[in-house]
Amino acid sequence: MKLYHHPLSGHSHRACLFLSLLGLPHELVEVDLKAGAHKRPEFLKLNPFGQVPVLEDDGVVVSDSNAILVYLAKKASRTDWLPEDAQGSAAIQRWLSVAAGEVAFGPAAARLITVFGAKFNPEEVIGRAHTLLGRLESHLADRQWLVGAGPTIADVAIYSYVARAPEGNVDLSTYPAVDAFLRRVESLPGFVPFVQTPAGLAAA
Ligand SMILES: N[C@@H](CCC(=O)N[C@@H](CS)C(=O)NCC(=O)O)C(=O)O
Repeated sequence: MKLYHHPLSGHSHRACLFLSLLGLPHELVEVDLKAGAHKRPEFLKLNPFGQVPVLEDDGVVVSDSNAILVYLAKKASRTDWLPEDAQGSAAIQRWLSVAAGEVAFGPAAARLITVFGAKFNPEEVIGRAHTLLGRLESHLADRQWLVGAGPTIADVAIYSYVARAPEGNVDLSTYPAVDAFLRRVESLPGFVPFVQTPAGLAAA
């Protein structure tokens, strides 16, 4: 399998992390976002949206980080990471939607301002990040994982941008259950860290 990615992309990290947690052999191909490689015809043939990550597996091309998580769990027949029953799969989908919605427009957007110079309103996106973190904190107050008794792709989808939220000036210090959750993900066998950038609250 080949994963087209960028090391500073949390969406890419999500996919890299799950490949590693599953122990699936893969090659990482870095896409030079700064040089605009993701908007060139060769890459647009793989993903017309011009975004990383993209997975290529024996002629099958899968774009979108959450779609990649679903593909990998199904391909590896890992129903522990992605349950098949109606209630379990709906519970996972709910968090994949949070990852593509509240996470993308909250902590991920806040980090885009400090790491990539995006022109968002910091107050608005940081505010959104704290609303999400408050909800995560309540949800995780009496459970270890987002869905069920063990780790699932829901946890993988939420992890990367929440872990690096301080880089976008989002303070995690008042969310102990979220912090414990991040440490839990980090202690999974096969965990690979998301590169740290000295930006925002994480600046030296
Ligand atoms: N829904 C996509 C979003 C991916 C995404 O936003 N990727 C960013 C890097 S983190 C990207 O490639 N941005 C370039 C662009 O949109 O032009 C996913 O989950 O993979």
